[in-house]
This record gives sequence, structure tokens and C-alpha cells, in this order.
Amino acid sequence: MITKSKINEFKKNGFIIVKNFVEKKEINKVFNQMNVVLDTIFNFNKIKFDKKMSLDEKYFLLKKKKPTLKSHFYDSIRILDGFNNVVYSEKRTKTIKKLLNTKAVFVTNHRLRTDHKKEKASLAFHQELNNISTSSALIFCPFVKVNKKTGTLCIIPGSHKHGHLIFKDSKIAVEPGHKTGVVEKILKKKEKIDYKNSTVKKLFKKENILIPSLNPGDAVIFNNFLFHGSTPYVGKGLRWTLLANYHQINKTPYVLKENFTPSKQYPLELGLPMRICYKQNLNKIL
Ligand SMILES: O=C(O)CCC(=O)C(=O)O
Ligand SMILES: [Fe+2]
Repeated sequence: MITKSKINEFKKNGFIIVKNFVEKKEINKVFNQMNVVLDTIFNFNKIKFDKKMSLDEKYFLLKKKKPTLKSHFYDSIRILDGFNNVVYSEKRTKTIKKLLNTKAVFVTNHRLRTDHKKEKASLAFHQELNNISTSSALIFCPFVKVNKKTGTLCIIPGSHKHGHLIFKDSKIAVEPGHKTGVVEKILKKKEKIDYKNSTVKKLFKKENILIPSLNPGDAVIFNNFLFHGSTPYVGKGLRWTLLANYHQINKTPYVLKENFTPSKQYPLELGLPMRICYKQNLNKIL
């Protein structure tokens, strides 16, 4: 169970590290279910595969044979029961509720992100904005080993204390290829950008960056205003990472304010999946 000192640490530093937050057994269950989905896709599409192939090998086989279905497979992980059991479990939600001092949470953006050295993607330093609330805790929980060498999440401890910071490019959603706050550049002391914010200038320094080494299932739980970014993953295979955002109800304008207007750029999407059109003949659908 989460201790009082961990709660204080979360308040002070804007993050905590919880070892074995997701257990091996649970990780294996999610992987097994993903194997079931992939095998079903292969069988349906008559794609030959070796039963002994690893999950990563199957992922790349699907990517090669049916790139669109690879994307659909990736998207479908977030509606997989085993995955959601992990995200919504007592253990996870109890911990988060203690950290946020709330009795209920809204959960958004839960997904199992993939990173691979052939699909290099790093995120510049950002705060988690443009979401459903103004106060939340995020989970970053890789299902494989990560550290400074493999490339992983990088954070700036204590940076959440400044609240929402506005600086150059901070109003556009962070994407791979984002030019401001690029972690690799800051680590090499090569980022020479006028951030247009003196606090940000002080924060975005090599000596302020922490790169936690994590074993599969270890999690970084962090405040939405904590600056975080990533270096490209160059480790073995795929970096499967559970990401999820847990929100405070009393900081969620959508449910509180009748006149709340969502961002036009990032309209609210509460995660309703697409539907099958039954105007077609059933046998044409499947
Ligand atoms: O997975 C990562 O490296 C960081 C992800 C992240 O911060 C995000 O998607 O907003
Ligand atoms: Fe983020």
C-alpha cells in the first residue's frame, strides 16, 4: 500500500516510482491476449506464421503483411479486457486516489504504446495539457526493461510546482519532431533556443533531468504539470509501455460547468469506439 511518505514525495517532487506496480503475471496475461488477437488476425487473413514466434515478431509480420491491420491491432489493445483490468484494478486506482486525494477518478488516454529502434520517436519536454481535467496523475509503466541506455522517459523533478508554464511552442501538442525542449539536445547541451520564459530556461538543463531505470512493471507516476519527455528507444525489441491518465473529478470542467466549451483543436472524445454499419448484409461484414 502507498505510504504517507510516498504521498509527500509525490507532492514535493511531482512524481514517485513504484516498483512492481504491475506484476509479471498481469503483464503476461496482457501479452497472451495480444497473441490471441494477432493469431486471430493471421488466421482470418490466411497469413502463415510460426506458433513459436514472439509477440514482437508477430507484430512486425503483421506490419509487413497488412500495415492497416497492424494499426487497428495497436488501437484495439486499449479495448482489450486484460489490458483494462490492469488500468482499472484496485491496486492501481487505490494508489492514484491516495495521491490525488480523491474517491473517484476519470481515466483517459490509456494505451499500450510501442516504441522501436526502427520507428524512432522521441517526445520533447512537455506538460500534459489539452486533456479532460486540470489536475491528474499519469502512469508510465514499461513492460520491458528501460534505462538511460535503451532510451526512455525523462523527467524534471519538481517542475510541476510552477503549474502551467507558457513558453515557445508550448501551446501546440507535443509530437515527435517537436523543436522546443528536445531531450537529446538538452542532454548534449546543444539546445540553443529562446524559450521565452525564464523559468523554463532554468528548468531545461541537463543537470535537472532524471532518467529512471525501470524493470518490467515498475512505474513512474507523475503530476500532469511535471515536465516529461523521452529519448528514442534503442533497446531490444519493442518497448511496450502502459500509459494512462487519472483525473480528479473536481478539476474536470466537462462534468462541472454547463457552459464549458472544449478546445476546438482537441475536441473532447470520451472514447466511444466506432460501430459496424448494419445497412450492409451481415455476410459482407464478416
Ligand atoms: O511514452 C513516452 O515516452 C512518453 C509519452 C508521453 O509523455 C505522452 O504520450 O504524452
Ligand atoms: Fe506526455
